[in-house]
Amino acid sequence: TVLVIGACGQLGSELTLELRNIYGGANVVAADIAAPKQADLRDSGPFEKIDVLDPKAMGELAARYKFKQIYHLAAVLSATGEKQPKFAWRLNMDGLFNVLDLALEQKVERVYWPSSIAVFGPSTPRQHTPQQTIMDPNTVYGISKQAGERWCEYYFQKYGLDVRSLRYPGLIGYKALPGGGTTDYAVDIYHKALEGETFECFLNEDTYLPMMYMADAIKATIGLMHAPAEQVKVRDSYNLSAMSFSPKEIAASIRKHIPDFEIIYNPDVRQKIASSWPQSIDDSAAQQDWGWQPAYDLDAMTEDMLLNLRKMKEEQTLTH
Ligand code: VAH
Repeated sequence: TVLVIGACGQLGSELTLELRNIYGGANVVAADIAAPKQADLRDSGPFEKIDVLDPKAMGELAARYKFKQIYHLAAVLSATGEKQPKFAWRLNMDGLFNVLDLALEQKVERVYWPSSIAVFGPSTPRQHTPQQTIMDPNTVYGISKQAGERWCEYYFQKYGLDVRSLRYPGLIGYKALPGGGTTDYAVDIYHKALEGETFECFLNEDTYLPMMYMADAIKATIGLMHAPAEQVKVRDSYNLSAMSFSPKEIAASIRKHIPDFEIIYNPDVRQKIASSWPQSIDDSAAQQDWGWQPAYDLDAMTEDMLLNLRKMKEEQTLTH
């Protein structure tokens, strides 16, 4: 059985559906602090309410199902974390410790834990950021991801736990809304464009950030988790990349489909976070070690996003 913790989140909901396609719905347990609202997630397999800060409840759950793999995705993201730094640190770190210790106790075969380009900071080289480089994150989220990477490598080297990790760029998908990150604008922009509304962007027009379509993020996660252990040479977390773009460029991509789409720029506190992150990432280690290759560029993503969001909105109007 596979356990996905944080299964109702932006990444978790799509990853759970894909894992259920691979392993069968009944074999993938979705777990989160609250029940799923999404119908396809709710109706495609078992759900368990869990608080990652409750190791006793986690132990009882693991004793019932005997998990072979655990995907631990629950975390407080960058923007939300700055509003509640101490809770963000506690959830991100103690949650990870509870999962790593549970995996050791229950002899779980493989553990997945997401890191982020947020582990890089203002002193990190911002173009083609290397796999090994200066890391001075200045958000609680980034600090917790940097510390989490060190602990994952420690559990691998000291206890032999097969834990694997990817430094995701900003992720963009149509199935679930993002959960309080600095890259969330790149999802909201598509919804506003379809509603014919002017989009108010919380970043400057030339803020370049590494980004990835959700389909590619899912492909990378499954690709890493299915690779033979000896190919997984990076045991803190792999750099991962697909494209980089600015709000100006994603707006131009949308205008190829919705010519009168308008955007205005009103940078807020999230601009400072975005400006501390890399503009592009060198993911050659992932390409060499386990054959990583993205499929979607900006225009391919825009086309797929608008197509699927239109379909979802039509279905919603039909069902109401
Ligand atoms: C965030 N979406 O903004 C996440 C991600 C690289 C960004 O870590 O916090």
